Amino acid sequence: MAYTLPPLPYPNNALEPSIDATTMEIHHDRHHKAYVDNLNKALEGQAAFQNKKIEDLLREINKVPENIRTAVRNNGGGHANHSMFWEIMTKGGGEPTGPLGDDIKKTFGDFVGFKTKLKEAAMGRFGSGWGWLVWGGGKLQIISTANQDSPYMEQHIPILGIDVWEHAYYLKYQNKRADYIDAWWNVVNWPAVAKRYSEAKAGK
Ligand code: MN3
Repeated sequence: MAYTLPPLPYPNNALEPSIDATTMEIHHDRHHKAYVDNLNKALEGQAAFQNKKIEDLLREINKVPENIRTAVRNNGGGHANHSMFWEIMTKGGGEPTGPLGDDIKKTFGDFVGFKTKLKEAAMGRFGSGWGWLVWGGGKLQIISTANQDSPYMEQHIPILGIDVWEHAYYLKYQNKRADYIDAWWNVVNWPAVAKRYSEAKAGK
C-alpha cells in the first residue's frame, strides 16, 4: 500500500499569527505532498518496503537498496517529520505538565533552559534541517538533523521537532529564523507531545 498524505488536523489559518495560513497551505499541500509522492515513486516495485510503517522503514534505512536509499531517506524522512510536525502543533503554547514537564526540568534544569538549548540546536543547523527533542539511550536529548534526516534513522524517537527549512517560515519571517522559533512556542501542542513521550517511554 502506498504512503498517504495525512490531512492537516486543523484549518490552514489555525496557527495565526505565529504561522500564517499561506505558509501552512504551501507547506502541507505542496511540500509534504511531494515527499509522499516521491517516496511512493522511489518504492515502486519494492514490495518488501512499501508496506512498512514509516517509522520502521526509517529505522531500517540501511536495508533499503542502495540505488533508491537516498530518495527514501529524503522523502521518507520528509513524510515522517511532517506527519509529526502537524500533530504536535495547535493553538497552544504554555508549558508541559505531568511526567514530560518534570523530566524536561530534571534533564535541562528548567523549561527556559530547555527552550534555550533547543533554539541553539535549531539555530546552529546550517542550511535546512530540524531541531529535536528525542527519547534515545534511555533519556531525553536535544539534537538537530540535516535536510529531512529523521531521528528514527539513529534509533531515537522524536518527541517534538521544529522544522527550520526556510519553507517553514520565509513568507512571514524572511531570514529571521530566531523570530520564527520564538513564535513557534505559542503553537506547541503540549498534550500531544506528552502523549508521544509516554508512548516512547513505554516502547510503543
Ligand atoms: Mn518542511
